[in-house]
Amino acid sequence: MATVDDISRPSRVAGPDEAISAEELQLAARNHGIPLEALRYDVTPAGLHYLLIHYDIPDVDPATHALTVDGAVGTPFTVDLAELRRRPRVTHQVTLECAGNGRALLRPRPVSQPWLVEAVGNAEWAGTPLAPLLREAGLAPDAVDVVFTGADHGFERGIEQDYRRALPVADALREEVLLAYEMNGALLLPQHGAPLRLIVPGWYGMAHVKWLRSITVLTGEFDGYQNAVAYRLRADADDPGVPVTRIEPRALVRPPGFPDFMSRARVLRPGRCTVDGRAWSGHAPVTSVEVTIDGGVTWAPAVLDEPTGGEWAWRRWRFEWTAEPGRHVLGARATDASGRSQPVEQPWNRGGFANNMVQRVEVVVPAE
Ligand SMILES: Nc1nc2c(c(=O)[nH]1)N[C@H]1C(S)=C(S)[C@@H](COP(=O)(O)O)O[C@H]1N2
Ligand SMILES: [Mo]
Repeated sequence: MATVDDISRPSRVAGPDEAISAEELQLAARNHGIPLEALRYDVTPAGLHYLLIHYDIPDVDPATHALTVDGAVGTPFTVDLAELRRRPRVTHQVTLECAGNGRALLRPRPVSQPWLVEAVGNAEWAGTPLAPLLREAGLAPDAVDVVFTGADHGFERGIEQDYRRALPVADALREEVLLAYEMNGALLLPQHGAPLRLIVPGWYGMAHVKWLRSITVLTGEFDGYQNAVAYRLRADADDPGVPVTRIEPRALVRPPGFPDFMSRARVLRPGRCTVDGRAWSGHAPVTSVEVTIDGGVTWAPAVLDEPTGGEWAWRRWRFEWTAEPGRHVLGARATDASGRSQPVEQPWNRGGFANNMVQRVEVVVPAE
């Protein structure tokens, strides 16, 4: 007899020399990253924004879709999209990053969606603030967690589930948390959660529940899979770990010059050039970016451009460089106002989350 255990994989760390498998490649092909040259745009065009979809994109009809608010509230209710659109509308530019970004660079490699550094995007999300809706429902005084349920369904490590994630009440009530129905001035695309998703500025991607269909208030801590099992920073399989929450600081280099097709190493003409990229943190504003051209041995300050997208959006940085013939390994390191910065050595954990180790961009400058 076939069982789900035959097909639903346990969590696992790859062996020392184990290459990326066809299963990991299958995930990578579905869940694409931002092409790094697209770091040039202040606002990431929708088709270039990264994607992460645990199960299938669900079949949701916007004409009949409704959002239910229930659980520990005085007045449970259901609203349709037309009604949500009549409520106050706000737009926030938000840098979204998958908590698994950087996972495939870890040694040993936790086996899951094998991101390198490209699971990020910065989009303009429009919708209505969540907090007033929760207040109108009348939160119970002893409310603890708010659970957000998507319309997508699947198996994960043997457990059948709807995609469901909770936020502590205080975080759900932050004024910048949105029920978003538009991205970059257009209706949400199917892959980004159409017709409705949650946006939690500053938090890693897993909190931004797509295809949102219900919000349930609990008077105890939510013990569902995505909070209690997945998305925890654990030293090993037996460690209860701590929840993954806000985005750690990171700077990425927009790769200079032009690439070799297969290696994607960069070729750059010698001489003066401007190296630039983006930097962000979900904890506090980025206060400085430093650049290395020797793989993290020496550092020089970059210039941070004025913020263009508000407090939840990435910032552009730039660095004037005279490229000398030879091989170089470029990288950038962001520091935020909370004092958090990026390590050169990997911050390893069992799930491969929040790896904000400094990027390595191989550049060859040929002699003229
Ligand atoms: N319903 C639902 N919401 C979801 C997911 C999902 O699989 N199902 N993936 C989450 C994860 S892990 C990330 S990183 C972000 C990705 O959002 P994007 O695909 O719009 O970039 O969506 C989050 N919201
Ligand atoms: Mo993610």
